[in-house]
Amino acid sequence: MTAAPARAVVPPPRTAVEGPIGPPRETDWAEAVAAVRRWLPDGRILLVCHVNPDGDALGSMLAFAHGLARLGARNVQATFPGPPEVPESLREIPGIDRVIPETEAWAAPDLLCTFDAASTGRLGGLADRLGTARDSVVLDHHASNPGFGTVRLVDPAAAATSIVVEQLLDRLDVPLDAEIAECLYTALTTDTGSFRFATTPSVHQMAARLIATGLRPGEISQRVFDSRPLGAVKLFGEVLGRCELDQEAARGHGLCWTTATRADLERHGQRAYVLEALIDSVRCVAEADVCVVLKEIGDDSWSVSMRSKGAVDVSRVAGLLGGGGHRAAAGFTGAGTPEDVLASVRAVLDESVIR
Ligand SMILES: [Mn+2]
Repeated sequence: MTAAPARAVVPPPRTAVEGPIGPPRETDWAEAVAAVRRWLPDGRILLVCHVNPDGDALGSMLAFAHGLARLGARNVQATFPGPPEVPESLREIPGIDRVIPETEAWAAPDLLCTFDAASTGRLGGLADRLGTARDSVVLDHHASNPGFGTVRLVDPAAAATSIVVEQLLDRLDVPLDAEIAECLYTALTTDTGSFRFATTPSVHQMAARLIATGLRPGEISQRVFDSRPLGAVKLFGEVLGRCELDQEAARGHGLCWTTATRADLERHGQRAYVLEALIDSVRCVAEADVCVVLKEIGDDSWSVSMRSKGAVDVSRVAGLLGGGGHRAAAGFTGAGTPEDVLASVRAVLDESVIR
C-alpha cells in the first residue's frame, strides 16, 4: 500500500480576529492607528470600498485618502470592485478623480483598508487582498458584518461608516479640513437619508463639525438626492407604475414590491446605478411596512433591496437569503424568476417580524 501523497503545503490565511461584532474597543482603535502608522510614509496602502459604491462608501474612502495624504503617505490607491463607474451624484466628491480601476490595484499591498463593506463578497475580486496584505483594517457599521480583516473597526451603532472614519482620523491627529469634511458629509447625509434616519445627537454634532469647515450642505444634498437625468425620472415612472401591494404579508404589516429589468434601463438609456434611488420612492407607500425592489443584474439574477418602516427586521430577511445590511435597510442577490425571488422573501418574512 502506497503512502498517501503529501498534501501541498498551503500557507494558512492570516488569522482574523474572532468574536462577535461590537463597537470598537480601545485596543481596536490602538491597533488600527498602529497599523496605519506602520506603513507611513512609503508603504503601499490600498483603500477599497464596496461594489456599486454609494455616498458612504466613496465618501468614507476618499476622506481617509485625504487624511493619509495629510499624514505624508506617498503610496495610496483607492478603488472598488466592478465597473469603474460612479453615479453622477457622487462625481464631485473631492478626490474622486484619483479612484483607479480594480485591475490596477496592487496585488499585495502592505496595508488594506476596507470601507462600508458588510462582507468579503462586497469586495468582489479585491477580497483576495485580505490574504495578501500585511495588515488589513476593516471600517464598517453593518450589524451583519461577520468579521474579517486583522483589525476591525465595525460599529453597528454608527449611522454611517464615515462616523468610524472621522474617529480614526481624529485618533491619527488629522484635523478636519474642507476636503475631508465634504467627503464625510456626503457619506453622512447619504446613510442618514439627509438626516431623516438615525438622527442621534452625535450625528448632528458631527454634521456641525463638518459644516463648520465651510461646506455647503444644501448643494451636497441637492446633488446626492435631488438630481437625476430625465430618462431616469421616466424610467422610475414606469417601474413605480408596476408596484404591487399585499397588505396581508408580513403578518398584516404589508409588502410592496416592484421589478426593474435590464430592458427597462436600455429603453431609457440609463445605467444600472440610477436604480439605487428607486427604493426611496417605493418605501413611501403607506400601506406597507416592507418594500422590495428587484433589479435585474444578469440572466435569472437579481439585486434585491429592501426597506422596513420598523415592524420587520429586513437585515434578518437578507441574512437568511445570503445577504446583509441593517434592520431598516438591507439587500441580497436572488436567483430565478422575479416570482421565485419574491417567494423566497415571503418565505422568511413572517419570522422576521419584530413587533
Ligand atoms: Mn454605510
